[in-house]
Amino acid sequence: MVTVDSSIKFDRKNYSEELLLSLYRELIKPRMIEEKMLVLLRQGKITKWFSGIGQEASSVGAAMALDKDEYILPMHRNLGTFTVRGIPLAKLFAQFQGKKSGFTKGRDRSFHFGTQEYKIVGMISHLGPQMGVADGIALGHLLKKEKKVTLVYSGDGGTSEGDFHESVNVAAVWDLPVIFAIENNGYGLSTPSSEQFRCKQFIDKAIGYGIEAHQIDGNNILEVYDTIKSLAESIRKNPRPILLECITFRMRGHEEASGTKYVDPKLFEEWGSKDPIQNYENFLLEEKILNEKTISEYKAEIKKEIEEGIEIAFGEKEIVPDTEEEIREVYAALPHLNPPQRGGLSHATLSPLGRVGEGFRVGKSIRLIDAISDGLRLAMRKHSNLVLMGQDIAEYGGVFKITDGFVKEFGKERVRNTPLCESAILGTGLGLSINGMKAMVEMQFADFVSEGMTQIVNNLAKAHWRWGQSADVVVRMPTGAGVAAGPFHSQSNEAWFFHIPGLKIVYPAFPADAKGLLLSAFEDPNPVMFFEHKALYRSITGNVPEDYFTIPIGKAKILKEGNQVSIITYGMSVHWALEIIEKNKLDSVELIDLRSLAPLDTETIFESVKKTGKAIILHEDTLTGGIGGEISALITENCFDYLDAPVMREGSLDTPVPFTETLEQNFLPKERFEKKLLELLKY
Ligand SMILES: Cc1ncc(C[n+]2csc(CCOP(=O)(O)OP(=O)(O)O)c2C)c(N)n1
Repeated sequence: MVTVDSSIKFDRKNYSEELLLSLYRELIKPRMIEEKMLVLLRQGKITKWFSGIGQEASSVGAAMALDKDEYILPMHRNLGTFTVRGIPLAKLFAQFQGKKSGFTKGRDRSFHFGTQEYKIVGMISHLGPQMGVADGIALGHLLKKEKKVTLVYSGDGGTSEGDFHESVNVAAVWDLPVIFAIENNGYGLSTPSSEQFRCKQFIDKAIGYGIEAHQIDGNNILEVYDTIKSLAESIRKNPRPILLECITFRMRGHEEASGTKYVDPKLFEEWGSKDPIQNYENFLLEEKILNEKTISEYKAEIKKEIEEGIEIAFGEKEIVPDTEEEIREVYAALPHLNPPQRGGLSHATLSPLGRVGEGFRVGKSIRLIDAISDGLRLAMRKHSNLVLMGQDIAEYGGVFKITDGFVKEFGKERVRNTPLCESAILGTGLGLSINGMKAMVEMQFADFVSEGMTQIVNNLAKAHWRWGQSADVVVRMPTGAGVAAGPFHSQSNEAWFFHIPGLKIVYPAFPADAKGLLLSAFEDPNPVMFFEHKALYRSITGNVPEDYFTIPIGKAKILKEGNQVSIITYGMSVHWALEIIEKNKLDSVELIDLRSLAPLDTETIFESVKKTGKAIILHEDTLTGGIGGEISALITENCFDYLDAPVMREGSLDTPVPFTETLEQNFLPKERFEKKLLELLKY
């Protein structure tokens, strides 16, 4: 453990007495709140507490040093961030107690919330993803030409996560004005720093990223305040990331139930003498800036504020669940539209074009890839706050050339090549959205999204439901097999996301749908996973209106009407079904192209099955746990009385996607589907 000399040195002329006293007052407030919380914990009135006792100076000093309109992204020991920003204690305690008037309406615990009002973006439990979000907020400021700093915290343990590397790296190559404040308290839960990293001192890590680093005594409020104030002034003028190591110590257990047996008692003694409050108080007393009377007055005022806050928060009645509200608030409402819900669709048509059963007679015949490119271009023209990010998407135009020529029209600021940092870039997308921008993230191949799963399923998907923050991010996913690319460039992974509330999933099969749905995705404030089949990019053409138009997300399309059987499918499988229908002259089957998977157009599915009495679902994804299983269950539950045969489904073999053509064709479901469909027709 690094040791620091905690004696307070300062240049009196840099500080007014008022500032010195307000730093003191702000410093004792989180300590007093915590002491009260520990009492309540012992009384069984609260259930869990992560203590920041001993670490208050780094939270308080930073929040005091930054401007009120600069975002701070705190972690689980940064109570001081919230108190300095002036959050009313009743609201803060209501949040801790899971009450309706808390920031998350009882949906998430403790410090896991954000608030635009106080410019605080709280953590998710996964720790590291915070740092990518800070990158996005900072990028937003840069692009809007606002001279502002973003500060994000991590513990020393959290920096072992890949997100630390990715986020610092992105901030470095993009010169983002982010202060990465690392509170090095020597432990990550019970694991000492020596088992987290090998470098001699933490700040050495900055060398590898080519960024500036500073190591400070995190227990010395004046050193924290001074350092952050001057760094912030500097990086507002000359944007760049800074790694700031605040050496400190956690005086209690990781959380109250976990104890401190693993810590050498000598360390408590040593750090006890470096207590940030006691030291600063002694210093102010010696300097005759503070006296016992003022201390008592401050403490009495804060005590009163705490008692009043507790009374209000504890007095608030327990939440009576409103299921409709719980489901509705998973998604941000569409502008001028009612929010759609999973499973039960209520969605107005955004445009008269592309309604169920309606084809496009206008426009020019273009390929799927051109339609996507066209849609992206129109979205960029319409939304001046939209930023495109992806690997090789700038001058190179992306591996599929969808953004070819975009840099010329929109510039490199809005069409950004990214390092290979999927997680940080998805977090950046959320950060941009928090800062009033829109983002598109192109996965070079859908397979690589596994590198960014936490950001998508835990951060983007849950943000609105947790604290009302929309994640205005479109993730483009070049997907699918049939291109002899093997198990890591061919997967269909839409089902990974289908299970996650908060995401929308779109999967067009035709050029016009691709353009209209993509433009809808950019109008939609929710995170949209946009799947594009690589093998359809250049093989499918169709008439596409040249102007701006949208097709509503969540509306299926009946491609062919019939009364004998309903084929329910999407993506590449739509084309297989069409081919099989033509080959076997199956005039009386009904073919539904889902186009969107979430929300799912159950209305169209059920209406069709009630008419035909038979249903078969086809998808390119592997069978087990695929979307077909869910649709089959929905049909059985809702249309049982109308069924004349079991609901059937076909998908790819339950193996990884093979490379060699014969194996790949054997893997894909086309032939098996044809057989099954013909059997079902005879049933
Ligand atoms: C991805 C992930 N892995 C594990 C955990 C469990 N966990 C929560 S906090 C923590 C230790 C974090 O240590 P550090 O970042 O140093 O912060 P400190 O608690 O010391 O302030 C661990 C292991 C988690 N929340 N997220």
